[in-house]
Amino acid sequence: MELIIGQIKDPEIKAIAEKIAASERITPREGLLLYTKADLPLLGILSGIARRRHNGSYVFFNSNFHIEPTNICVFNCRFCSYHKPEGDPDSWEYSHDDMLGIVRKFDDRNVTEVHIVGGVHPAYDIHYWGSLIEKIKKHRPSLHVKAFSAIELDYMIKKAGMSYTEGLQYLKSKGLDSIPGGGAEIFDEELRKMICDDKASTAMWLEIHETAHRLGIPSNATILYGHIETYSHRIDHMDRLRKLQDSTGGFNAFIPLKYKKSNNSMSYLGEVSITEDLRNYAVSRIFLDNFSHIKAYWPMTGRDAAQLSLSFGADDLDGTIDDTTRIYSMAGSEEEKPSMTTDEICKLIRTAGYVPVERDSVYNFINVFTL
Ligand code: V47
Repeated sequence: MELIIGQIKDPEIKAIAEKIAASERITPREGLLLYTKADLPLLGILSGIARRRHNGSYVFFNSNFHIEPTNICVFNCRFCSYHKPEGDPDSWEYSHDDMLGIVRKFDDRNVTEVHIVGGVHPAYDIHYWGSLIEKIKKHRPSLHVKAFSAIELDYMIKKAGMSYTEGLQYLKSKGLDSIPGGGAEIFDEELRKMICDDKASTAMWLEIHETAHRLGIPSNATILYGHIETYSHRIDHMDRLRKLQDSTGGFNAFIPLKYKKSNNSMSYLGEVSITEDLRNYAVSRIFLDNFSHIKAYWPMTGRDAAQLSLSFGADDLDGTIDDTTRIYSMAGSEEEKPSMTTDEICKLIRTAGYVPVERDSVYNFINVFTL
């Protein structure tokens, strides 16, 4: 490492590299400098140091499937390729029986997690969703239920006239195990107004996750990047997450989500390049020193990019999915019917030079696939 640091010409980047090598936290200003001045090969090396400190050579995945209860949504986020108003011919809405049917399809499979997210349907409050979780748990008690973005939670809890604490406690009592990271988008209030004006605010998103953590419900965090934000906005977003994580320790993973341009009203922006994705994974890994895991969500990135991201700080590939999500194929992902077998995911990890580990939803090891 000393040899590499010795070759860095820029004194500011050199000082940051020294801090990373010494396991010191970098400041927001230093994070910004990494985005703007560090070259990609150096970011690969520096993020590699950080990822090894957290996770050695392990790359994690789980055996999971999704349920997307509805694409009917009261909100109209400009980046969303998925939502439809009620009555639209392309809308769908599953009943509890439909959704239990999806769960039953996996009865003879070794899945450990169901991930439930969808549009914010105007008709249903927290009792409808609590009862769904209860039925799923009754059918398969060991299945981890990771469900509802903070946006869905804010709506269903307020509709029932509850506080966040009451709502989350109620859902926990029905079997909610953790919360996915969606709905964070970009925390800067001005930008958030421009891309998703009418939904839960940054303050609400952070309060819901903080409340969940205090109740012992872990969660993930995301960022939607590659649209109208600047590097400063990305650092501001991660800084708010880093502060919350310092206080609660309740986040499992950070998931950078690249804006995909198909079928939404920001298509004119296009998409950022893969080098930008790698730069973003690397800076996230380095900046978020209190997050154990950085997830490359392969149904969104595609398999090749996800594999490459493992050398830029990512250590988690989400799961096998089994063709149960449409959000990203509708937004233009090359993975039209995302599904990977355990063998395929292990091969992808191994050929990148890492050791595959099947994990549960809170990162306990289930199986280490040593050769
Ligand atoms: O909040 C929507 C994003 C998110 C687009 O916690 C888009 O394990 C890019 O949060 N281009 C929902 N992104 C998905 C999500 C998620 C995914 C995987 C794992 C986890 C987890 C969480 O998808 C939304 C939004 O940021 N999104 N439309 C689009 N066109």
